[in-house]
Amino acid sequence: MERVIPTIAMRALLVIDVQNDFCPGGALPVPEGDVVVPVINELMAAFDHVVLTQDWHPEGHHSFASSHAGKGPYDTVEMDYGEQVLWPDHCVQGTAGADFHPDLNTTRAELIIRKGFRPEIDSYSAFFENDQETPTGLTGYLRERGIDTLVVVGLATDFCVKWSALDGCEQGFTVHVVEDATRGIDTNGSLAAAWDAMHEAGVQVLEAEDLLQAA
Ligand code: VGL
Ligand code: ZN
Repeated sequence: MERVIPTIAMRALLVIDVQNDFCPGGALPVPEGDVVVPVINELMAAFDHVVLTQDWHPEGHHSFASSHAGKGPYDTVEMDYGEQVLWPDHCVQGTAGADFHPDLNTTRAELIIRKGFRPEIDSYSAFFENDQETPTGLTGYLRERGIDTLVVVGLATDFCVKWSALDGCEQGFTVHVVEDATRGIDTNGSLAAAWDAMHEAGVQVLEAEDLLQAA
């Protein structure tokens, strides 16, 4: 398929969860999670608009395995809103693990969306919590600002990047994911399934180079 590079004015770089806990040494490390940092920093120069998300859980969050007796990380449970993977405690509000990676350039960020702060419900997507109903407000923000195209990068490909990209498509945005600016967790085949779902939804896959050359 031919690659279409979005024009600069109406597009935003959506940087998902580049936080210490998702990097090597963190509580829920994504393999090679930190290698996306320099790539994302470089990409920022090719954008007029940069939006960051930050996974931001209270202590004892229901997505933590430690909140469910007899369960361990990566087990699953049924929540009111469907199946939920259980995680090690991560990105607890106000902790160093919830901070952005120290090398991530955050100065260009026009908005930081925090998500996952309701104790009973997880939130992978930058748009909706996992009930697929409770909005974060991002759609309204982007629409009001005339942004129609999103370039999604960050962590993790198979959870927060995937759901942000899928919801972005469903909300009517043109969505690209930059393959070399994202890394996945990959539990139970989740990474391959995520790429399939994104392709299916019409997400366009780019390499960082495509955007840097076009800038
Ligand atoms: C994420 C699992 C739990 C992510 C967040 O950022 O992809 N994954 N919380
Ligand atoms: Zn989380």
